[in-house]
Amino acid sequence: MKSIYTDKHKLRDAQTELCGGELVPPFECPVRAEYVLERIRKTGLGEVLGPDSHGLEPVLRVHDRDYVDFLATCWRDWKAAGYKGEAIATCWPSRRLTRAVPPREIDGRIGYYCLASETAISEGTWEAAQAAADVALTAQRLVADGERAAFGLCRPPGHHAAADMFGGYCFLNNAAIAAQAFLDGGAERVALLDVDFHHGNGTQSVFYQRPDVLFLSLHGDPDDAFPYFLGGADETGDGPGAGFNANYPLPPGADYGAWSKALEDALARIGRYAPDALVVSLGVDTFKDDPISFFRLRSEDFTDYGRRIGGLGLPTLFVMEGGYAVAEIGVNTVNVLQGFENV
Ligand code: FKS
Ligand code: ZN
Repeated sequence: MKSIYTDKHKLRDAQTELCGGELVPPFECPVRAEYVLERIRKTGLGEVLGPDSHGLEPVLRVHDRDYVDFLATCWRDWKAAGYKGEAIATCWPSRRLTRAVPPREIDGRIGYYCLASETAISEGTWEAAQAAADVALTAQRLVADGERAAFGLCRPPGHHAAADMFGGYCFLNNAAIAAQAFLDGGAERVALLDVDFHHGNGTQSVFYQRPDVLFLSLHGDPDDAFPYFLGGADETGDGPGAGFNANYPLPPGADYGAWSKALEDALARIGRYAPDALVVSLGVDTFKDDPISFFRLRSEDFTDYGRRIGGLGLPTLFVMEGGYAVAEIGVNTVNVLQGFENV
């Protein structure tokens, strides 16, 4: 399988993440992508190609114009305000703060567009986020043009980003942008399977009222895990999208037995939906040694579930999301892709 990668991910190099009341070095760091790339090369998974530039048009099919403008100007405005640290939101339109317009001033604007304050915006963040969307779109094009599968080694990740919100290390929703590109290229139905440890709240929200994208997510129960405020099993879609959203929240300590049972149910649903293409939000933070997650998958389990996904026989786009056990991120990610290919 071909992979798409660019060094531009390195432009996302924030120095701070708000964690436990401290500013710590971010879990979502450049070396993650380097280790995945290294493993692709070492295993001979397939060619590694650079992305083409797709511009903002496909991004704006998913994200609001004012949000994109905010991302493009946030760092400049933050510096112009004279702040010394990275851009971190401190105030949100929470319950009963109902004035639903973006304020003028940068602290207000960043809060308006932010869903979680662990994620700092820093120099280069916007450029890296754009490059990640191009990586996903370039891999999507390969699959749309007839490849059985392709891997977009996206960084920063995307599945928490909504039409007008960043957070959870995400800015542009690479998987949602790619799914929309399949539809805009003529696909009638796309399934989007999110196997990252965290619920893909951004992706769910983009497609919640639509029947043309079936969204399915296996994740840590929001009672116990980020993003806390979405991801329940009772969220099944709304309006024309009713019945086209499926969440599988799993409890702390869930092992591959419980996880793969949920996967089998999700795969059966995808089969019945008979999509023209499958997008997989591929996070490997389900690994037993992940520092911020609580599932117990072993490295060989990733191979096994890759094989099961491959069993669907669908044109498939893999998009990189999370995974923070950096020493094993390459093995676990490439195990999924190799498992997929060796059906
Ligand atoms: C650590 C708390 C971390 C935020 C977790 C974000 C997870 C991001 C991800 C993605 F795929 F987007 F990268 N809370 N003190 O793994 O879902
Ligand atoms: Zn995650």
